[in-house]
Parts: sequence; C-alpha cells; structure tokens
Amino acid sequence: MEIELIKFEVKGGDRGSLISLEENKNIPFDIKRVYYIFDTRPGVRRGFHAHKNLQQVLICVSGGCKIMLDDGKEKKEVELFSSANGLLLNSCIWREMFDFSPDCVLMVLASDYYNEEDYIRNYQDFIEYIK
Ligand code: T46
Repeated sequence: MEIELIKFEVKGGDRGSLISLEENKNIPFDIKRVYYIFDTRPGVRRGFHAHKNLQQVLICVSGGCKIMLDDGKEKKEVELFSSANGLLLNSCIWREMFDFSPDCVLMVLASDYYNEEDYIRNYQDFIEYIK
C-alpha cells in the first residue's frame, strides 16, 4: 500500500506562515465538505471504519496524531505532526486514528457530503466488501 502524503507549499515570510488549499490543485478532488476533530480524550482511538467511495485529505493544523491504515492486505502507520503535510486517503482503506496530542486539531477535506451509507463500520464487512 502506497502512503500518499501531500507536501504543501508554505507561503509567507517575516510575518509568519500560510498554506493555501485549492480543489483540484493541491487537493486532488472537488471539496464538498470540511470538518475537524478536536478535544479527543487522552488514550482514545477513533475511526474504525472505511469508506466505499469517499476521498479525503487529513491535515493536523495543530498538534498531531497517528493513523493506522489497512487495505485488507497490509497495515501501515503514519504520523501526522506537521500542518504542511496532508494525508490523502482514498476509498476502501480501513483507518484508526490514535495518540492525539492534547492540542490536536485534525482537519479533513472530503470529496462528498456526509453520508452514513458510505461508511463500512464493521471490519469483517470491510474484508468482504473489498474481495
Ligand atoms: C473519517 C475520519 C478521519 C456528521 O454528522 N457529519 C460529518 O461530516 C462527520 C464526519 C461526522 N458526523 C457525525 C457522525 C457521528 O455521529 O459525527 C459523529 C462522529 O463521527 P465518527 O464517529 O464517524 O468520527 P471519527 O472521528 O471516528 O471519523 C471521522 C469521519 O467520520 C470519517 O469519515 O475518515 O474522521
């Protein structure tokens, strides 16, 4: 499984830094939704699902967390601790997020509106689905 980390160009200068995100430019899809995850309790693991069609880019705009990715054949762990990197998550990848720093704000850009029917929340169902 390829880990697709997008490295964003950091603009700005003496006054500080700035990153600009643009659909179909440095974000490789139409952005239909943006949400962010914060105040995750210490020790909590989130995610435990895959998406049938959704594409997402995950960016820790503050703090950091780790993400376990599983395509049904292999598992990989990614550390997201820089707001200059975005993790591209294509469909049919089981994900679990963990080790959130107390200040972590994980922003997610998504290719579609929220739709619970796009979620596979049971691991055995995920394995069956990708066969
Ligand atoms: C993902 C990872 C990285 C909504 O009402 N609208 C939304 O846009 C989202 C994303 C969630 N919700 C509701 C559904 C649940 O009642 O918010 C509640 C928490 O969602 P969930 O348990 O799915 O959160 P996470 O942190 O496990 O997963 C989220 C995304 O749902 C998921 O698409 O890839 O972040």
